[in-house]
Amino acid sequence: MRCGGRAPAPISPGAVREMPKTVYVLNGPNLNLLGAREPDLYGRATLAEVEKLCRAAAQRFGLAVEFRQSNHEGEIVDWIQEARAEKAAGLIINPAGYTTTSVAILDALHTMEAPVIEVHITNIHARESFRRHSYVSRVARAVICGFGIEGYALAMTGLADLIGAEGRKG
Ligand code: CA2
Repeated sequence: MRCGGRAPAPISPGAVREMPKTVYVLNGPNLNLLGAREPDLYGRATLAEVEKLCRAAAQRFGLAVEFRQSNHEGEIVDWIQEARAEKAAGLIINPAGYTTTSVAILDALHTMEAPVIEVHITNIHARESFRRHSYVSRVARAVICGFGIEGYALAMTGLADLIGAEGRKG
């Protein structure tokens, strides 16, 4: 028997709010310098502006964003493991200088079930030949390069489509 008070109101299906899906956006070494150095190559936008761009793109699809940058390989590996443990809906990564060297990042990405999108601000195929080989591309569902920082927004839109997030593409 219930003691006093009223019975709790039944929860209507429409009243149950789902937690937003989260996309991790990870940035590798030296990308903290965006906007401050080499503007001819990487543009004048700062990493904070890239973050804003990602959040605006994600918002159109009701997605939450974890946006990070690190100059340390192990920290990036930890964040990939975190994304997996937290059941992230997807992961966008600009591995920067680790693109061509990091088996550790490749191995971590291998454990992800959610789609991984690789982004580069510049067209890595039009630059020095050593930039063309990417370990990350082996596990990436898609690779975007050469669109400047807009590539991050394109990656978010493509990812939203892949994971079936509802929203506006335009
Ligand atoms: O084009 C990209 O996004 C790169 O991932 C950028 C990396 C480079 O090693 C890759 O080959 C292509 C370099 C990131 C360095 O970022 C800086 C930003 C401003 C000033 C200096 C470096």
